[in-house]
Amino acid sequence: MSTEFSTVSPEKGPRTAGVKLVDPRWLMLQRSVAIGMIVAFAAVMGLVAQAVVPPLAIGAIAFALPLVLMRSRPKGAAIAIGVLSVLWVLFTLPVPGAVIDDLLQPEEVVEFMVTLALLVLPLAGVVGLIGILRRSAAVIATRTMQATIALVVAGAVIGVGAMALSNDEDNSVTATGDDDAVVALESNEFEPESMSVPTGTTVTWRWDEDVEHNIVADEFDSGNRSRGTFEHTFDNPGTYSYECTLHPGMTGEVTVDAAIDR
Ligand SMILES: [Cu+2]
Repeated sequence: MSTEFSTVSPEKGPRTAGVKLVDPRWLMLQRSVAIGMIVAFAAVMGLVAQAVVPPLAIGAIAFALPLVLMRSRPKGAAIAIGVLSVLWVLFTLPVPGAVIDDLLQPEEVVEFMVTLALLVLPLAGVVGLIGILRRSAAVIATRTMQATIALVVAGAVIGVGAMALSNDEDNSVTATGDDDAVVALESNEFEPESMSVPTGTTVTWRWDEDVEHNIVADEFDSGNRSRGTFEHTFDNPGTYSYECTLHPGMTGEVTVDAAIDR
């Protein structure tokens, strides 16, 4: 064994057969970014859309490929994860509205966490790409990783806290006219979940996201759809429960109360 192998600079890593290896801390950063992105894509499809969303499925596969190659071609795989991160940042830049919208609603904890992760992780991947290409000190990789974890943990604390606070609120709303009697379908929930209205009110359900839902009750059935509105006029006092049969637990209630003034 030549001395060359034992006097390795920690910044540049060992040299084997002329191939300059990347510091394992940069590889660890990129591997974490890829795993995090796959988990986030899976969470969007499994928990939010509850369907396979082709661009996200392709994204997950794209990040999985370099992970598989990490053992045989660590540097190439780490660079590929960085390039995918750049592409993801460019892909999401044109839709800041949706990103900001999700970030401003931490009580919708799943969307909030996923949006935060899909923002922070690719930025870490971009830092990783630049660091590897510029052969920057690997301590930057460690710092980037710590900052990423800190942001995600802080996000989880904020999200769970906001969710706990919002659950304490009474989710029942009283509408005094057709204009107020609007129920949004978002995040696999009816918002508001329960509404009191005067007799003769026409309640409007509005699809806010391109996610398929239906509104089914004994008295009405909207059928499956992913956009637009559905209306039903409640002519008789009583309590009317309804549900989306596509999403277990997605339920709502309209109470028609003759005592409410229009
Ligand atoms: Cu639904």
